[in-house]
Amino acid sequence: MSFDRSAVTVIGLGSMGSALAATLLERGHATTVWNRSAHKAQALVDRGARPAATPEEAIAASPLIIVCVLDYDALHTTLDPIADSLAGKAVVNLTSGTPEQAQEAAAWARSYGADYLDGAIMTTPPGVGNPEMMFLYSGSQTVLDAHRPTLATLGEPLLLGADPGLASLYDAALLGLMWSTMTGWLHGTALVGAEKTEATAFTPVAIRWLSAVNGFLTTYASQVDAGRYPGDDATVDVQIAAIDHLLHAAAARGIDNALPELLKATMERTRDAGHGSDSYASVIEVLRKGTKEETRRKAQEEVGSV
Ligand code: FVH
Repeated sequence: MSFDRSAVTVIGLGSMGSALAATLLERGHATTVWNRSAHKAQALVDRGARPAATPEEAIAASPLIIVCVLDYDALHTTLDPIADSLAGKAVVNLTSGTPEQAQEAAAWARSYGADYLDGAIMTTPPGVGNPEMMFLYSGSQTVLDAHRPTLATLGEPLLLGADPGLASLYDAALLGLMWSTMTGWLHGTALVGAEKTEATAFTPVAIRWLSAVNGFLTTYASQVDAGRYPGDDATVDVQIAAIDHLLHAAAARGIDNALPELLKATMERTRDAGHGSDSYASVIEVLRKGTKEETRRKAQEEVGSV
C-alpha cells in the first residue's frame, strides 16, 4: 500500500486534538481522525477529515500517527489492544505526562516496531498553527526529520534531545514557571485593584517589568551554571527587606499573602544557608537541597514500608 507522505492520523479529538486535526486539514494534509466518542469527529469530517471506525483503521491510514488524549492511561487503553499495528509507523505523542511515562511509552512503542517522538504543546488550542508557538519534542530525531514539514504546521518544533522524557521534563518546568508568574501577576493585580486600579491598567506596566525580569534571568542563568552568585546587583538580604513591604501592603488591604510568605520563607532559608550577601540566584542552592532531602525522605519511607 502506498501512502501520501504527508498523510497524518490524529487520535484523540478533545479540544487540543481537534485543533491539531483542524490545522493539519487547513494546511492541506490528508487527515484521518479517530476519537473514543465518535461524534466529536463530525465537525472535522465536515471539513474534509477521513473518519476511522477503529483505532486500528486510523493507524493503517497514515505513516504518521499523532496521539493527543487525556493522559497515558487513555493512550494505553486505546493503543495497547492494537499495538501490533504500530509496526513501521512514526508515533508522535502529544499527550501530557511525566518524563517517566514518556520513557516507558517510547520503550513500549519500540517493542512493537514503531519509532517514537514525545512532544509537549506549549500553547492552548487557539495557538495551534501559529509558528511562534513552541512544540517541544524529544526522542527519535528520525521521526522529526521525516515529518518536520507536517509537524511545523502546528507550531515551531524544538527538538530537546534523544531522551524521550525531556519534552515532559521541560513541560513541567515551564508550567511551573507559568503558574508562579501568573499567580504573582494576579497577586499584584489584587493589590493595586484594592486601590481601584483595573487589571487592564496594571498589566501593561507588569509586562514591561517582566522584560526587565527576563534580563535578570539571563544574568542569573550564568551564575547558576557557574555555582557562584555575586550579589553585586541585589542581595538576598535586600530582597528579604523588600518583600516585607509587599507583605505589609497586601495584608493592609486584605489580600491573601500565602505566595509572598512562601517566597519570603524560601529567601530566609537561603540567607540562613549563608547566602545573605549573594544574588537571588543562590536560592537554587536551597531548592536543590530540598530535592535531595525529599528524595532521601521518600527512599527512607520506601525502606520503612518493606
Ligand atoms: N487544552 C490545552 O490547552 C492543553 C495544552 C497543552 C497540552 N494539553 C494536553 O493535551 C492532552 C489533551 O487535552 P485536551 O485539552 O484535548 O483534553 P480534552 O478536551 O479533555 O480531551 C481529552 C481526550 O482524551 C480522550 N480520552 C479520555 N479518556 C480516554 C480513554 N479512557 N480512552 C480513550 N480516549 C480517552 C477524550 O475522548 P472522549 O472523552 O472525547 O471520548 C478526548 O479525545 C492532555 O494530555 C492535555 O494535558 C492540552
